[in-house]
Amino acid sequence: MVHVSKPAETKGLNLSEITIYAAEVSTFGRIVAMVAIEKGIDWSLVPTDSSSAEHISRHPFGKTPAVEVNGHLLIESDAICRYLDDAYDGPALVPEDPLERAEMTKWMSFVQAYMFPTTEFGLVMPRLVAPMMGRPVDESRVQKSLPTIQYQLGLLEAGLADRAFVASERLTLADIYLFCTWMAVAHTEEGKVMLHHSPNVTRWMSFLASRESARRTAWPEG
Ligand SMILES: N[C@@H](CCC(=O)N[C@@H](CS)C(=O)NCC(=O)O)C(=O)O
Repeated sequence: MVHVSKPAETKGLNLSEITIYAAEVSTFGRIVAMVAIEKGIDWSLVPTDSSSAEHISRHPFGKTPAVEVNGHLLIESDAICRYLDDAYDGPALVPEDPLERAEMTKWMSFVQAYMFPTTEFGLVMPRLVAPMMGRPVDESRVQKSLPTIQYQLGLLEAGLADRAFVASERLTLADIYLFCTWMAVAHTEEGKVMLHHSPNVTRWMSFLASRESARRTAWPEG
């Protein structure tokens, strides 16, 4: 992820740049960085080990990201992203319409409660991260998770039928959450095959991948 130097317009608040504490390759760190770029917020990344004592003093459950903004420490991506959207000018990423907002929140909950845990612990960690750390791939764990991942991808495929974004006519936080989660899956061979058979998701991901916020936060290939 790279540093963006454009200063943000704020809603009358004296907000300086934000500092994101996250690993350099991290789904939720990427979500917050993409939101910052979409809002035109200047940010920098402090590469962070989520299990370190220093980080647990920021987040009691040892999760990244944490964000420092104008002397305040924020944790939990939903709280961080909604705060950035509220506090800063720039294109709104939360819809005005209550039903669209509910739809957006539904997809963000899908990511937090179901999609991220399943894809991260069932596929991304065992297939990509374990070998990087010199550990063997747990093939049975991967094989066991694939039907659930396929089912969850099917929900997104259906949700994107005849529409450009999941919750509204415009980009919302939900698109960014889902994009970062499924882009991690796309780094695995199994994920590439599943996505190849999901034309709506592929079209939507290609559009999002072309945005500056996605290009500047892209993970190294491999
Ligand atoms: N609910 C948290 C989830 C954050 C999360 O799971 N972050 C991952 C990195 S993408 C993490 O900290 N993993 C380390 C761990 O689970 O120990 C949020 O919204 O920020």
